[in-house]
Amino acid sequence: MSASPDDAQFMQEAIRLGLLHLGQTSTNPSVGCVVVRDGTIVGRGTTAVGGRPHAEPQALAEAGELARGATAYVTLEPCSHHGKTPPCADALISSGVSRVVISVTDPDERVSGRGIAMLRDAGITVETGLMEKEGLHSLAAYLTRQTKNRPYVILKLAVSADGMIGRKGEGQISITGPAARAEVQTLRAETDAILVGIGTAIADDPELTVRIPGLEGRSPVRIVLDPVLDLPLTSKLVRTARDVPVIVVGSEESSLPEMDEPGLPPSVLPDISPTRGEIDSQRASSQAVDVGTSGRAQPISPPVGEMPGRAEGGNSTSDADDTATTDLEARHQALEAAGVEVVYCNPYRPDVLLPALASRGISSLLVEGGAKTARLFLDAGLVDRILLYQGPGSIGNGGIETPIRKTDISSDFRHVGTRIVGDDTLDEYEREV
Ligand code: AOF
Ligand code: ZN
Repeated sequence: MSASPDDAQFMQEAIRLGLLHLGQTSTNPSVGCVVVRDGTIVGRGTTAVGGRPHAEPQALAEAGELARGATAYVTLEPCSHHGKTPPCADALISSGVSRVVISVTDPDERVSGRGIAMLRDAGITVETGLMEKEGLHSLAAYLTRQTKNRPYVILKLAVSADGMIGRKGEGQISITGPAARAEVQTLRAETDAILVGIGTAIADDPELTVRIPGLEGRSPVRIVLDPVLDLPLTSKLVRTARDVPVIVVGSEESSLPEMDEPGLPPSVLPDISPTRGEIDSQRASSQAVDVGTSGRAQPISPPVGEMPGRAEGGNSTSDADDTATTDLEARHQALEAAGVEVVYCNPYRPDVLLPALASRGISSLLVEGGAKTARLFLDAGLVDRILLYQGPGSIGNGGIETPIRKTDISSDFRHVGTRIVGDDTLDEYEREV
């Protein structure tokens, strides 16, 4: 299509509006829409928090009668289905707009081209693909979940000048400054879930919440890969589990023997949104979790990405003695009593875990540490975006080496650019959505 500079400017505004509710629309995309009459924006809309109403009816409502003969710019093809709200294509038609400009077509099989066809059938001029690259970027989480059945995965690493991400035995140390940390907090607020390995959870005792004033309510669900349920009850994660959900992913091989009874529901993880009550009631019926697409639990792949922590000893599954079982059972119960959701899945298989998270409504996942967990997702080819922050200081002796350097990032990733953030630099890499 031949877009005018004005078209691009209005679509840019629609994209900006769409980004406002990233991470807050559940499985729905956060779409942006502007209605323009005689070169002036007369209506603006963003998919509402929670996913409804959609963007278009809100922008049209603001425009009112001014929508007649106007142009609507929308980041995603308007929907054509009768879902929980009537089709946005119908709302556009009855508003009297004469032209609709769309950035990205909708892969949702209920829509997929039908929204555009409805508009054209009603005599509206429709143009698609305007600022598509930016549009795809703004809808990356939704599109990845829709087309790949998994969340969009962002790997964030903070690396020292000498290529380290921490110092052994020292817990959290500052590698980047306040500006970079604030950026990461904002990113958390835009993301559905955040994940760390048990090694990081124990060594750093992170909270993984959003602490920016005004955004405190937007903390993502916190997920810990924790094969044998080592997460300390005294950890910040556990202590705050009643305020912001925590999911501990134990290894299915460490699940309790009586949980392997046949004839129970096929899975626990798959479900929309992590509602602890729901999971709890299922756990009460005692079962092992199977989140594999094949319908069978996956075996643990031995050395690949082995997590630090108690798992290193590897004794609880190999001995399988009564003491270990009782111990596990006690830890499971104690975590649940503290408000943590415990699920069983293969924590070493992101290809199994991610679809399970997607099926419970998680569209974006931020992987924040540590080195082994990062490697696990990179090796599985399941990272979509890498944010490599580099601080000016060196760690020196006892450093934990970064799992990835600028020089060894796979050529599947495009280097988006380098930015200065306070005293640090950020290199951003991205795969095609
Ligand atoms: C739009 N504008 O702002 C959004 C759209 O569950 P429902 O009924 O809300 O439908 C969800 C689907 O609607 C979602 O998969 C996507 O196809 C579309 N989302 N469409 O026209 C919007 N958020
Ligand atoms: Zn709609």
